[in-house]
Amino acid sequence: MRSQTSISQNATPKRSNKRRVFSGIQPSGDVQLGNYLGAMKGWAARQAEKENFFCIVDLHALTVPQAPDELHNQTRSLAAMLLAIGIDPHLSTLFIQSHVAAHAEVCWILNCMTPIGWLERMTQYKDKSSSQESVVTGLLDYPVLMAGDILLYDTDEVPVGDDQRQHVELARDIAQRFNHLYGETFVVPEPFIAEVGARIMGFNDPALKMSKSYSHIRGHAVRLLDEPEEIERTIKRAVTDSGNEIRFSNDPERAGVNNLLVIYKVVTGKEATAVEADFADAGGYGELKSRVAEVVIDELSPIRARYAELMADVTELDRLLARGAERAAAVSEPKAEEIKRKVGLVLPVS
Ligand code: AQP
Repeated sequence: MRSQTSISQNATPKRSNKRRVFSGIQPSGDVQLGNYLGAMKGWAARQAEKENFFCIVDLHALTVPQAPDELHNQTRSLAAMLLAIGIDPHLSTLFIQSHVAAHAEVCWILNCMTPIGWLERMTQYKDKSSSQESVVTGLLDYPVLMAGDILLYDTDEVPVGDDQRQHVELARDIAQRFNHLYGETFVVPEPFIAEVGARIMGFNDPALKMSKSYSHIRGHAVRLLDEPEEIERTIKRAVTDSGNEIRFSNDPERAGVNNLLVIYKVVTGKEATAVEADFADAGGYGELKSRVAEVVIDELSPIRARYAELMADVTELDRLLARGAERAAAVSEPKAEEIKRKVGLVLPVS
């Protein structure tokens, strides 16, 4: 039997009759519980049913200031984390965005046909730019790079958290515009967003999405590498309300308790009624928090252990990423050539 941490990639994949999935994650900080429950856990769970490309989008991470050493370390660490949560290189192609030149090249071509107004109305751009004195061009352009990532692979489905829904919609708009201008070229991708867990909220402020960028703020997030005591402390400190009813709710006043129940539901895989039944005899929010902390700790402990094993052999990790990049390039480079040809660029004679 293959060990769970075995990390070899197969030869170049052929397009199978499975639906093709592409998704990415930025090495922009410590991976937090929202990234895991809203996206990564589902990637791993469904990978056998799909043909998968999972990308560490390091070029996207550059759209906000990053210390070079940290970006470098976080990129490799994120690769180990994706394997540790269960991404299987025999079922999925795992690679680093900047290792496949077609991503940046195609972004430029798509930039030249994307109206700037489409980008200015993106809510993530508005949120991230509002706190900055000087906004870099890359931050505005982030969704075009993402559209290129997705479209290069003739992707059918893009599994993401709710915050990325608008960007996937934009990728669809860009695909349709290109197809209209230059003839059928791109598959128009569908977002795949979980019904529950697609927007995990911060423990310190249940009105704010949990984010890697805020994970340094005390009490905001559980990070996947946090020790059990730290996880327990963070969840026990979670903001709730002055009531005592432990039920799912859309009431913004009860968002803290709802968030804890959502986390419990996604981690345990139970139905909503079973979740509420589990807490029918709970003494109050203190007990809710303890039990949520318990299931989160149980979920993350084996991931932390596998991560440590994988990080002990970075040479093997780098080899795996190199093979992933080769497989990704085998699919995306012919597509990039098709795009260049369609817009009228002269291809070099080989
Ligand atoms: N709070 C969340 N709940 C559910 N899903 C989430 N995702 C992010 N936060 C939550 C999903 O995680 C995947 C990877 O995210 P990303 O690295 O592409 O960037 P992001 O969406 O901007 O996530 P962060 O954590 O907020 O990163 P920073 O702070 O660097 O911007 C995506 O599918 C995302 O939807």
